[in-house]
Amino acid sequence: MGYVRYTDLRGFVNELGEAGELQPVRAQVDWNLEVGALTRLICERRQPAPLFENIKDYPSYRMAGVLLGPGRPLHARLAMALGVDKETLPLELIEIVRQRLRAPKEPVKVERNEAPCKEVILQGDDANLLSLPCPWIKEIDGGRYVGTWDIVVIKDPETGWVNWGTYRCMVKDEQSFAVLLIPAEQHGGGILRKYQAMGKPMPIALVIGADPLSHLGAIAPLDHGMSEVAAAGGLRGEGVRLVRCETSDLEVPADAEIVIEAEIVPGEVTEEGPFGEYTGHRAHHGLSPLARVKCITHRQNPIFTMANMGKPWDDWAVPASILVSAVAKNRLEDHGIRIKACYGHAPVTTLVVSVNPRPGLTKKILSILMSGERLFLAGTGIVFVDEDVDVTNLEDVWWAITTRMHPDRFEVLRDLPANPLIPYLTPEDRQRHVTSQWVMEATFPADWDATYREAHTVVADFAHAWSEKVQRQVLDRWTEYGYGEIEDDSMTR
Ligand SMILES: Cc1cc2nc3c(=O)[nH]c(=O)nc-3n(C[C@H](O)[C@H](O)[C@H](O)COP(=O)(O)O)c2cc1C
Ligand SMILES: [Mn+2]
Repeated sequence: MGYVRYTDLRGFVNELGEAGELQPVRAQVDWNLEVGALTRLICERRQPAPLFENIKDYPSYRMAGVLLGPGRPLHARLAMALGVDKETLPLELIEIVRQRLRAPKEPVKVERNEAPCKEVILQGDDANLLSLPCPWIKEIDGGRYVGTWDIVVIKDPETGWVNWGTYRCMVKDEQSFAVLLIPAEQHGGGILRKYQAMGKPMPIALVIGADPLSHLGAIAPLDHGMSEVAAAGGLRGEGVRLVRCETSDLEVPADAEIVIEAEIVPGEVTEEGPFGEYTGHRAHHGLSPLARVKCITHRQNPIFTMANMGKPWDDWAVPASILVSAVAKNRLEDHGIRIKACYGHAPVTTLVVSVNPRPGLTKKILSILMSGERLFLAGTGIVFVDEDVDVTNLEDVWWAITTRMHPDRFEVLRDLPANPLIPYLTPEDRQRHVTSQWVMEATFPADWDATYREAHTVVADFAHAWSEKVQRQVLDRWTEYGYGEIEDDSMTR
């Protein structure tokens, strides 16, 4: 069977509760700013995910916040979502995700009467977004958001390829919302363009509160044409149960809490944002496509889910640090390149890659990661370090940058697609949709000979500056010297 015991969000929430990773909040909270401020503080203090049981104006709803956000250790709740020990280290999680993504599982279709997400079906005027406790998250945001921890389901009108992506969706009024479809690399924007060229409305389903691995599938940076649905099945070890929408032929996770069926009419755009984003800054994009709601279905007493993006860590950085790293390492492996490790630190997509340098290797890695339609570096840049550097440890990485990177080995790559959410873009960058990225080669050059290395590069730490004999002697006598257990003080855990 699958890797996890839960089948849906509720089952996962129960498991979090049993493990002390969930805080039921019985005090009344306001969807207007209070839930947002509290969940951000919870992220910053790395506290258990909250389950709000008493939301002002919304007595029949519950809300789960920052479910896969930062915990203690950082990836504790993500590890639990994957069905593994919550202490599992990030590099091990990357290996687990890598293997599971290599074994996708097709979804299983079910009928409406087997689908909890159809317990309540609201159409016409009853399909009202304001009947859901959509939070106004940050005071610096432009409005209420219905979609933050969501799955946006759309279908390519030519090939029938179904795409899942997590995109932010802002409430415009009772029956319309704006979707942030970033044009550059994300799949949603590309598919919408096809509908618009055909002059056809695009059906869209906004899924809220699916099981956590379906959400991970939607966040995973898969290539064009690959199925996030099957990837989610791979992550679960069991195909996701899908049911057909009421008003389109899109299919959605049958066990989800809430499904909003809508349509994007060609040419209809609306002001979206601004929104406090994963870069730790507010991001304003401007005009976005407008989706018109046709139907809302949900479970009885549904649990609304929300993310809280912000200065690291957040619900993007925690899962993406594992997913982006896993997909990048798999892609390199597909091209015959084995790296020791790679890791995307918050706010992510800036990868640290550890390699055993040989001439031409980093150029090859760059061309693989930056080829195709998806840039892994769509953010800031990439750091190469030697294999002795722990890519998950920023102190280690900074040590390598400041001692092993000759300033001449800092390179700037120009005219790459710009992610409009990145704060440092110049007004010209934003207009041209292009920007630059950096490459740091924080490794000693492969062509230095042994004598030169011996003279200038031997590491002065416990593991390298003494023979094994002396190390063993000191380790064996550690407690005899009067010292106790050592606490883990790593920044990334
Ligand atoms: C909470 C959250 C919110 C996100 N919001 C957006 C968004 O508004 N627009 C976007 O393009 N990507 C957003 N992302 C990132 C995408 O989900 C991610 O890049 C995914 O791979 C996109 O799917 P796609 O490759 O099929 O387009 C968000 C991710 C998370 C976790
Ligand atoms: Mn995709």
